[in-house]
Amino acid sequence: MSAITHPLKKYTRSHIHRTTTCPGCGIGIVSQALLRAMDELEMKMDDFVFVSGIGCSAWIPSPFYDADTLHTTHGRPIAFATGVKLGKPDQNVVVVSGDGDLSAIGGNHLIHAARKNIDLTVVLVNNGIYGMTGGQTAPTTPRGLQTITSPYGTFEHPFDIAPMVVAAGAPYVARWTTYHPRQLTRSIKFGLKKKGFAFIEAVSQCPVQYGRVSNIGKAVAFMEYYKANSVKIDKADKMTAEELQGKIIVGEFVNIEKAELSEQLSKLKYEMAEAI
Ligand SMILES: Cc1ncc(C[n+]2csc(CCOP(=O)(O)OP(=O)(O)O)c2C)c(N)n1
Ligand code: SF4
Ligand SMILES: [Mg+2]
Repeated sequence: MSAITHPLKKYTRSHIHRTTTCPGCGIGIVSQALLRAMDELEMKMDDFVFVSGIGCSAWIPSPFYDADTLHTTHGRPIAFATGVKLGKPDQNVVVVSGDGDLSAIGGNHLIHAARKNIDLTVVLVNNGIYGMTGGQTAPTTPRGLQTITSPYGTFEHPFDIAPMVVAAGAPYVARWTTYHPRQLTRSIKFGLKKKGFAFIEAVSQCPVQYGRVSNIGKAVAFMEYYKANSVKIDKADKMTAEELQGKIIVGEFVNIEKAELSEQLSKLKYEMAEAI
């Protein structure tokens, strides 16, 4: 009897057999959505550069994906990815990292890359906490949650990341949860095909650190929670702020066309070389 091989296994490095993720973590669902999106688009790993920062979510591409991967410093993957895209404009450059990495220490890189509209696909895994470092409060942690750095409950108001990236100027922004793997895959496909800054927020469970301090429960309970509390953006538009309290608005927030940075710079470089 022949062994069954996972259809996405061909995209991972064959000599790496272990993952760093805890059982029940949402990271596996996000990773599959990304690989499935590439698979459905029949894109080749050789045409990709994956860039990540530091955190559990940053382990998604590196060292597992059989492509060029750049595992950078905390908060800086978008800065590295910008350099890669400008140096190699024909490559698909994808950033995968956590809410802390991309919206706390790396927050400025995120909004300015959206403003500049550089052709990157960014998948932000939002588990509402700093998972890898033990469960500290992040800019996404719900107000009132007691974590190891907010033992009296955090008094801070969280970022609503997807609308923030829309406001910064990104032409493609979507948000789904790990309860929505097919929709997440579809949005990542849109993002990969988009010429411009494409941002996909994946709300994802950290049953270990977030699970420890919230009363949601274990991994399956997170799925039920996401199912019960997600509201599609068109429906949310008709609801009041009170009705939306505690809800996760999901769907496509924006999908427009606008001039992209790396293309314009490549054109300028070509024209200047021609003129010499
Ligand atoms: C300059 C710097 N500051 C702080 C850290 C410690 N650190 C590493 S990962 C991380 C937070 C990760 O949180 P997130 O990006 O949400 O990833 P998760 O583990 O939740 O997926 C922190 C604070 C670091 N490595 N470098
Ligand atoms: S600590 Fe949380 S985010 Fe990190 S691998 Fe474990 S469950 Fe996932
Ligand atoms: Mg996190």
